[in-house]
Amino acid sequence: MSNGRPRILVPGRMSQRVLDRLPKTFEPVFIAAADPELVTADLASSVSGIAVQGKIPAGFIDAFPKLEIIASFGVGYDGVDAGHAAKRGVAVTNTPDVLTDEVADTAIALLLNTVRRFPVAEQWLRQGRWVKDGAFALSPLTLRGRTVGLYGLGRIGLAIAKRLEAFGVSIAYHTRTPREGLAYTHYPTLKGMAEAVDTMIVIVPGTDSTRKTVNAEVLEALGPQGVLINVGRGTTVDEAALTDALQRGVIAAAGLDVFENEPHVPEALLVLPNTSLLPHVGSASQATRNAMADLVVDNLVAWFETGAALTPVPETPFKRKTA
Ligand code: A2R
Repeated sequence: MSNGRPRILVPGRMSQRVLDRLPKTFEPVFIAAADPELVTADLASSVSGIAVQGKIPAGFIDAFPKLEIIASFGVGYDGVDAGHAAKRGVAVTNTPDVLTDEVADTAIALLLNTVRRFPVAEQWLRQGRWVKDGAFALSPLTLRGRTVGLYGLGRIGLAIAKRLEAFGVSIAYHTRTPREGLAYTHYPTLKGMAEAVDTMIVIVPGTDSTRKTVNAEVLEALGPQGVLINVGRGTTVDEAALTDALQRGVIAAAGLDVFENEPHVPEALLVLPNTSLLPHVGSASQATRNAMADLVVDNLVAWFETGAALTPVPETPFKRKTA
């Protein structure tokens, strides 16, 4: 703390709303990236909180002996080494719930875009081809009669499932633990679900346990009418295996909002006609991003004023140690 106001470090880019709100309660300080080499002795000895929209590796956490809390922007916090933070007694917070409906809306839009090729149809109109060349080609795929398997049925997965009910499709899911009181069929293995459905929506966190789990074998099981939608994390899908499956017709189409190495999207995926691609916009409306920004700052305020964060991640459930 300096002059009673906790010093909050912002490494790299951050939502303008967070930047506008921080000075009302804190003394914000800035560096270009979460790189220990950029940490001066003054920063190292004074920073007690971090607000971040990106990565915080273990080595960066260790650069701040007085660090108490890392407030991460977004529900997925795979960029923050929360396991290491827990060992160091540093709380980590994320922004769950406030983006659930927005991401679920995006998942449905991406599913329809992928199956019915609406973005391609719109380009047909805009490029004057409707006049010049006639009606746009019929979409080979339809949502009618599909069975959708959700890989992940947490806050967002469930919001997607509720929306899907209105579309009259069959719904199944794969998680490690079945959820009580739901009529959807639970599959204990991802491959088992892939065999049973023709459409898979990925909405699990990017962790070691999900890394590259949507692999060649799972795509093969999804089959030639298969549609894969990913609104979780790019790391969950083996992108090379997916590209190969799309090229060879092992599955029919894919809709992706997330990628292995963002913002870089492999050329091979860009040129495929059976992909619908979005630049990670799942939660990206002004209203929802404002709500996420507010939750980042509200977590910091709650921590320093009441001693407990509002939305700590499961790895760091602890309260503030008062000196
Ligand atoms: O496995 P469970 O029972 O913990 O269910 C969770 C599931 N999940 C997995 N399912 C199968 N295999 C795994 N290795 C695995 N790891 C996690 O993902 C649960 O149903 C779901 C996560 O739900 P929530 O924690 O409520 O997250 P939320 O808010 O739905 O967001 C999901 C992800 C974020 O982490 C971002 O990466 C992305 O969506 O925006």
